[in-house]
Amino acid sequence: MSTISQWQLRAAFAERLSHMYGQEVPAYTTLVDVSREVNEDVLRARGADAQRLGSIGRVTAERHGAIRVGTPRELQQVARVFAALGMHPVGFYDLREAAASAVPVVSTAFRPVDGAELARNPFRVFTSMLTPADPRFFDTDLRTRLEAFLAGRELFPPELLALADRAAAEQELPGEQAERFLQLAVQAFELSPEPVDKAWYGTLERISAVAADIGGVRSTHINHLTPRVLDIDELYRRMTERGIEMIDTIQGPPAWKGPDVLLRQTSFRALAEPRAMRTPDGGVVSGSLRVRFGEVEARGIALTREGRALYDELLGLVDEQAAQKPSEARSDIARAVWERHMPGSEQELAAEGLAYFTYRLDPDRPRDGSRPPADLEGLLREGWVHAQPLVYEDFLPRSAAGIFQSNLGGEGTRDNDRQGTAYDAAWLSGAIGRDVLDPFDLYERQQNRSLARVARELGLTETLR
Ligand code: OOG
Ligand code: NI
Repeated sequence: MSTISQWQLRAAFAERLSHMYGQEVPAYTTLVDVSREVNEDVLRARGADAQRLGSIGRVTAERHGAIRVGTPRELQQVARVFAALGMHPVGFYDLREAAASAVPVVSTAFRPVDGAELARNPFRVFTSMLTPADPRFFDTDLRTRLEAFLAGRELFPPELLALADRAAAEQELPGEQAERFLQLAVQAFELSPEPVDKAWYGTLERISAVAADIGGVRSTHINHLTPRVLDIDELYRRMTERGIEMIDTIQGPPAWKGPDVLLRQTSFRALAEPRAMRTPDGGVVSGSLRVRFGEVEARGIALTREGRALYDELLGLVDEQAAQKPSEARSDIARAVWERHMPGSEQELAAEGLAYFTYRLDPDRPRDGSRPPADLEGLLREGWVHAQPLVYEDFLPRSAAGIFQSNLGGEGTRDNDRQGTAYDAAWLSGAIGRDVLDPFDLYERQQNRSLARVARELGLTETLR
């Protein structure tokens, strides 16, 4: 067998995980089928324009997964598995405040960072880590028991981690090792048949369903997998027609006539899955848990820090108006707010520095010997260069909290009178032992590299910005 490169490992892992999850959660397969149908229809209707934010090959294979771990040690280990696949931690998300229910986790997303790698396969995993040290959720006694429980489990076998380290160091694996690595990696995220300790799970569940899902069992599992769709409103309609109960909203930006930006997501509700339960007397009974679901997303243009600040401001405005007019649909309020405040075209987003683009020489640029203008606006206006939007590769904390929350059984408890433990990207970098990268820096670097290339190709001495 020949050697398998990191991106091939990543693509194979995503595909096998998808296959495994489809067997465990059949409604996910329906979601993937309907997404494919919608994508084919959009491609037919819009032609090449449908591929402005990624080739149809990329979009069809595109998935994100979500997993949840309990400790910095487990997070370090999973980071080694993802490093083997060319996936690096990007972004810091604090969901403890973002959700109304108790979601005691901080998160990052592991993903490829390089443009070419993203184009090959953009598989990403939203990865959350439990925060037992946060006194708003856990008292000292429960924290001690929880940490002891987590310290005593092993999520990733040493053989998997050794193969992962080799793949990361050599940027490939020989065929046989690649096969073994993929088997072990997929296995690590399967739902374990081991009986769940009913009393312990229940104790944690009263605090937070997420805490129980993470710390109530001796293994981890993929929590959901998310295909990408080119028209999420249409997908929502078709899933509902098929009788699959969706959560009641599409999170993120509203459906509107302007450009698609950032990320829109929706999901079907977690389904009850049969799970063996161990009772306090040592017997095993059959029970069920409702933790795993399917989600779907539509991706738009990446916004700059300024663009993102505008997005967050509009979110606040929509909240305010929705509170004042409870009888009006939130989606209608949001659309009206966006039409008033959000630039309605890619050109305006670019001109106002609100979104990221890459720039290329236009093949139809003037060839009459005239000199190109030395500024980007002029180059665009006079047809020398052409702007291509950068797709948003990350997540939104408020939407993530909404996705967590819409799938939790109980509200759980959070004592808001206590001071929460502070975490940030630097803390998380220390915990993982790798830099948590800033998503804005990554987009900006990609944009700047393209501008430098254009300037070089046109023989301009000024820096374009
Ligand atoms: C993660 C929820 C966040 C998303 O797409 O925003 C997420 C989880 O449920 O563990 O996946
Ligand atoms: Ni998700």
